[in-house]
Amino acid sequence: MRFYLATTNHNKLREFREILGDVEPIDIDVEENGSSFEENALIKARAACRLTGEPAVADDSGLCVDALGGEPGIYSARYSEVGDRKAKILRELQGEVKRSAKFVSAIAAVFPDGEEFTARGEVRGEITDKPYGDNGFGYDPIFYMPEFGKTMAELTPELKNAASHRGKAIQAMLKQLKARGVPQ
Ligand code: ITT
Repeated sequence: MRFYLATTNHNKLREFREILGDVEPIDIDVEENGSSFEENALIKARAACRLTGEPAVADDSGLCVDALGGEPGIYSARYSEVGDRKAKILRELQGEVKRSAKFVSAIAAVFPDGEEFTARGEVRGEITDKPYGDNGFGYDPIFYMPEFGKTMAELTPELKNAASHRGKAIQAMLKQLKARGVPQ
């Protein structure tokens, strides 16, 4: 089935398309004032469904750094100015030995009949000492994945999609759609 994806982030859109194929972006202006990834994903997907009258999905995602008490978390897109976000994390972690972190993606699916659900994907890794790699986007260059011996920005798009928080959340969403008998 074809979905509207409520996002202004073209990298997210690209990754959804690489995995799902036919996804139509919709630019919605809505305040993400929820207190969890799931709440913010629902806010975006509900707004898109209301606007289009069609099924809509949205992803809310971010990086949670253990030594920073889970920050930036749901504030990952607003953590610092564009261009300084990775550097800010590296500054905050200077001299810190505990470098564990996770990427989280929550996807909400909302249907015109009022049905809605969320699906979550997570992946654990380590924050590097400096950025490595040019693929991906956002915090990918500072997120080291021990199972690959590489940062997420050093993975091919295929590998990132197979292993990432977003890839896992999309697979979990597809499973729920199938269980609900929604044609795919
Ligand atoms: P929309 O809300 O319009 O979809 P956004 O970029 O504002 O786009 P979020 O509010 O979900 O999206 O913020 C997620 C931020 O977390 C994103 O801007 C990146 O900085 C970071 N992020 C999420 N997924 C990531 C990934 O796969 N790789 C690297 N950074 C990621």
